[in-house]
Amino acid sequence: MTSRAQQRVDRALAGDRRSLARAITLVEMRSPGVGTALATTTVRRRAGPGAPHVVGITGPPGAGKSTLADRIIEAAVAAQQRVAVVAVDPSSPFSGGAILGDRVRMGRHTGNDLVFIRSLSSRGHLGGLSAASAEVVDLLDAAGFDLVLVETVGVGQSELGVMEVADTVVVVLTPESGDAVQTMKAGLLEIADVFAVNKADRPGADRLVRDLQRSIELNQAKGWQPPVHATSAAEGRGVDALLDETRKHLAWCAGEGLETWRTRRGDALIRLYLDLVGEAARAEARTTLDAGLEEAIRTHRITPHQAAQGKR
Ligand SMILES: Nc1nc2c(ncn2[C@@H]2O[C@H](COP(=O)(O)OP(=O)(O)O)[C@@H](O)[C@H]2O)c(=O)[nH]1
Ligand SMILES: [Mg+2]
Repeated sequence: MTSRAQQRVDRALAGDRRSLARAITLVEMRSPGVGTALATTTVRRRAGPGAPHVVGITGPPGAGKSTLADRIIEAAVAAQQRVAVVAVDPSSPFSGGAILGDRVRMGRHTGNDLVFIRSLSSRGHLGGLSAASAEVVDLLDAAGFDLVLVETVGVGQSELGVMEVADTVVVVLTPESGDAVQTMKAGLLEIADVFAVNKADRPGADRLVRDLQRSIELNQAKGWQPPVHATSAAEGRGVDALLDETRKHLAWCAGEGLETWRTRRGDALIRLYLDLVGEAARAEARTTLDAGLEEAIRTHRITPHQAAQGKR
């Protein structure tokens, strides 16, 4: 028998947009059906880097990530590429302001057959966001998109998990978002494959570009050295050069950087596994939390710690 989720996935893979949107909603609700369907589906990235190119876009709120995504969509569509955007908003359990802003920012592309834009919100699930993003990206991969953009704010633990699904991570900074030293302290160098210094139409951008480049050189890491690019997403300047850089990074992943790419993919898969097992254990704990045990915890007869260790 084919499950409803399987049917949704089958239709989504056949190109039906509404089924794709519904399948993503199932993932968001942590319904296991889509994951089960994906297990027997051709997810191209399982074979190695190449297609789709999954590009993560992260950085502080207001840096211009969505505006940049909008420009990247524009360039991709001009090249007849199919592009999907997943806007992940960990801060808001009920898709709040940021996502609404994104609708406005990228809205002009909705209705274009080559473009699919979707937001994911946390809905109160800790860790569920990276798991949901990973499954949604697999779904978009199987559905045949050429380019998948994953936008998320900041650098907290859940965002790092979200960025792990990407082949290439673009960290977007602005002259206002702090200097190179702060960027390094925030751990952004570890996750950046490409830096975009956006709002280059404003003063201070050249200086930030130079300081970042110097910090990267001083860091003397092996392997891929993240290039730093000035962009003005608002004016559409520097975006093509930035895209070239992301493509070079993908080519590096497929060649010299294959081991690095495989390690990151592996880390993402292990994280997904642990998240899924964690979610299942939590659900199981909920169902075994009977009235007696709940009362015992609430009245301090036993501590949550003792209860978690099986004491009653
Ligand atoms: N001056 C200037 N403003 C920009 C640029 N890119 C984005 N913005 C503006 O910055 C604000 C935040 O942009 P948005 O893309 O929503 O940022 P996000 O929160 O990182 O997604 C918006 O008002 C944009 O119009 C740029 O290159 N130059
Ligand atoms: Mg945004």
